[in-house]
Amino acid sequence: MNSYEDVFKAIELIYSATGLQSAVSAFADGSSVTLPSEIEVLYSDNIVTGDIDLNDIIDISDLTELSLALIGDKELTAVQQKAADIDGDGSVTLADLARLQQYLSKKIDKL
Ligand SMILES: [Ca+2]
Ligand SMILES: [Ca+2]
Repeated sequence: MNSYEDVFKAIELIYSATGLQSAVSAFADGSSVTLPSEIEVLYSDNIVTGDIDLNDIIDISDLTELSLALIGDKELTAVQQKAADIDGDGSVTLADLARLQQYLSKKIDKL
């Protein structure tokens, strides 16, 4: 982790780039910074659509994760929600699950 000042500089940059008003908290020793989930998504360059458990492979376990999230047994992080929105309509629904299922059963060849 960079110095306290560096962290704040980075946060300022992110703020000016995004205009987000969400709260950002940084601990005085600079060891821990909590960024709003929107920023987490913006700055995650490795989101793979359909890879909901974020292990770089799209398989049946992602389908399980998505199912659990849809029935409310599991909370998805902002990054996971982005990965789970397979049809890209901005929300995670049964349509995304259906699409992932079709992909895994090879009825469609890409997500
Ligand atoms: Ca996965
Ligand atoms: Ca969707």
